[in-house]
Amino acid sequence: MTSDTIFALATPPGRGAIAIIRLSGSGTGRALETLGASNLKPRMASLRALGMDGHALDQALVLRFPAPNSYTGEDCAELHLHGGRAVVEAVGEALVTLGVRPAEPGEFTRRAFENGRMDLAQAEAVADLIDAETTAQAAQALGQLDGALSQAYAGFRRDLLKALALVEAEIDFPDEEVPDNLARAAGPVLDSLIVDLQTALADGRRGERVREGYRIVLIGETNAGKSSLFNALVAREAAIVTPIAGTTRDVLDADLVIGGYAVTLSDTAGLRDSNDPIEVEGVRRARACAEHADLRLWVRAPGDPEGPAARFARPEDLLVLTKSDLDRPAPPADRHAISVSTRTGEGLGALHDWLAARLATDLSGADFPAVTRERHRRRLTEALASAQAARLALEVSPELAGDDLRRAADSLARVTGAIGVEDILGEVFSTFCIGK
Ligand SMILES: Nc1nc2c(ncn2[C@@H]2O[C@H](COP(=O)(O)OP(=O)(O)O)[C@@H](O)[C@H]2O)c(=O)[nH]1
Ligand SMILES: [Mg+2]
Repeated sequence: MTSDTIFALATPPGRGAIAIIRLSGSGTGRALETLGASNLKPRMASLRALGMDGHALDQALVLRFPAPNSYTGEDCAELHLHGGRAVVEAVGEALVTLGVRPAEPGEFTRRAFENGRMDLAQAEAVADLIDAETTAQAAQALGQLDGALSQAYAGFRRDLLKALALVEAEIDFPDEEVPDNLARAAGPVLDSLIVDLQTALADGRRGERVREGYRIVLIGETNAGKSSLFNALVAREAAIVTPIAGTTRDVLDADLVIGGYAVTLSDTAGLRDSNDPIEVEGVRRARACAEHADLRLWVRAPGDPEGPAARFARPEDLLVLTKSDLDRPAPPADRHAISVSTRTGEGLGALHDWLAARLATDLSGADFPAVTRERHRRRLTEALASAQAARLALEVSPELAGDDLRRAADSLARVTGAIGVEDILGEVFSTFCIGK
């Protein structure tokens, strides 16, 4: 396969000690030679004086990765240049002159996928790893890059195709040596697969929450101390704090890291009835935001009268009692609560520790999650629906069951971008000694 040769700066733009330009494509070797980098041993670093038309460009460390053992599967190279803007620009211009074109975003990884170096889920993992800002995000992306997610899907798909092979045998050899109840044999296979798919989907959105951030929302009455707590947790004066009830109107989001996990914390308007249309809208937004929370902190100042927030709060919300420095009587201890003061800092450490423990409970698990994106969840849900339809059809029509099973296998294949069902079907079929 011939494709044009591409290059891109692989390190962040700007001034640095080293800048790496990466190349991929069949023209890589020729471009390197023209620039003065010849006699390179595969995958070994060599120092070369790069130049073009008699102009010196840089003294660079050059690495060549011949196809197919490279990131993209094509001839690749890395130029480790001195990281000055002028050097990088001049080398880039020289490459363009030699017919090497600047790469589109994601083009190297796209080529890696197209050349079978990785599947779609792994390509997504590359993007996630580059975007990872917390240790948990990095660990999850690394597991996915390693193929953990792809293997889970391949396992589901293998079971589906096993069931499909049994059903197809019933269709193709209706009255040969194949036992009559062959399609029935597919029942138990499908039953256990359905349980596996349900388990994968019932993961509490762990993978997506690690990747996108766990949503914690502060709710409570006006003046309970929500915005003060918000500022304390994000360690800056992000929200306006005043003694005037109804100060906060918009939902205010801040990203932070707790215990190695990405968290989006939201401060909201105090829940109360109001005639002010702006505040009414703020309260509506507060409620909507709280609906999508993974965890809600019900913020209460002891001694303040109970209002709408008490009715809105749920047993699973964490009760945070504020203004502990004021020594007000604590409410009846009918639920777990953490007392804090943003004046003295009392209790903030305990709250932080409680949150870190809660995140670890909710987001870490022995099993690697099968779902790290909405895209995966959608396909898995489709596959489950088709598998369930196939299970019902099994009792009446092997043909219908076959159609449903193909649909289910297709949905799963879309997650990893695997090739058509037919190829794998042949493989699976060959292990069944049908009609022989
Ligand atoms: N003494 C004391 N006052 C606080 C504390 N936290 C907040 N306040 C005061 O309570 C009032 C309302 O605080 P604010 O954070 O705006 O509450 P919100 O309406 O729930 O966002 C302000 O006057 C704050 O200074 C605290 O820990 N101790
Ligand atoms: Mg506020």
